[in-house]
Amino acid sequence: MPFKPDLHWSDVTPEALFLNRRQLIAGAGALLASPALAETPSETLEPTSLEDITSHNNFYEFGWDKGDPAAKAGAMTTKPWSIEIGGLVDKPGTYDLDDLVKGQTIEERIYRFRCVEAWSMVVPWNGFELAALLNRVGVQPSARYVAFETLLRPEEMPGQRDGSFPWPYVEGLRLDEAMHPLTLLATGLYGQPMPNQNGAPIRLVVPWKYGFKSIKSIVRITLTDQQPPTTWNILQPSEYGFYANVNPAVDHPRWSQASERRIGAGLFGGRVDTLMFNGYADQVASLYAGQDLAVDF
Ligand SMILES: Nc1nc2c(c(=O)[nH]1)N[C@H]1C(S)=C(S)[C@@H](COP(=O)(O)O)O[C@H]1N2
Ligand SMILES: [Mo]
Repeated sequence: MPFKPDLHWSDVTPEALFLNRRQLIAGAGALLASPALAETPSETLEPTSLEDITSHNNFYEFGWDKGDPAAKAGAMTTKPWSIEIGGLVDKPGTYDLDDLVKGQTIEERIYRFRCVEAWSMVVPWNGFELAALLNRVGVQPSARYVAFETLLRPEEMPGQRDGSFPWPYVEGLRLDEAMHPLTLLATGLYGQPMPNQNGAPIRLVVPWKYGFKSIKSIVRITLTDQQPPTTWNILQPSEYGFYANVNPAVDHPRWSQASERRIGAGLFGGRVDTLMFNGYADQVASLYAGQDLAVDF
């Protein structure tokens, strides 16, 4: 049976959003039954509005203000788009995005999304599992990590025109994290193509990790046997680790990570307690068995 990490957003009617999640499970039947649903019975995942999701962004290639990406990312050309896939894979090459996406079943999934800055949203993503792409190119047995790279194009990305950042933005996952069925390559949200400010045309979504792991506008994916460098870890290693798992018990050195402000959270309002692994502990905690999460932060 295909893995169903959360509600399909198209199945959630506005009225249903006001029911608690157990009622939703009971009403929707086996199709929607999943560990994620069973885990946090009193929380509804009311999607954040499209307006909020597309106007409050971090995409430093377009500036430091939350409004900069919406104002400036329109300049980014996303067609044609290709992804160079290489390293420890059987079929390295430059893959045209349309061809890569055509072979995939695009799913709709609602995920909690939490920035390390303690704001959060609930985003109805469209995409496919990163594992599907990795299986297609053939991961070699010696591969242990996946490295990702964002577009480097200073003529279209004003933030890349100064030397303040080690461009391009880079991120990485351990192979088991990358292969986990919750890990998406997202190509859109709310059923429409990915808005530029959210990382068009394709970005990573790793819902149990802080937002900075979810790298946008990906042009390169490399399988490696070494832990790859990641942008925020390069910039501030004492504040941003490689793992960056959402963890209310491990504070950022300069602020608490115990709660978050849900953007535009109308009825359910304001601050909510942050959940271990952003609410996905049942699915992902086993990946870190035996690791000290305060050390591997
Ligand atoms: N290339 C790139 N990817 C990026 C970022 C960035 O600045 N550049 N910001 C990250 C951070 S800090 C967060 S919180 C999320 C924000 O995603 P959103 O704007 O879609 O909410 O994108 C992540 N991916
Ligand atoms: Mo973030």
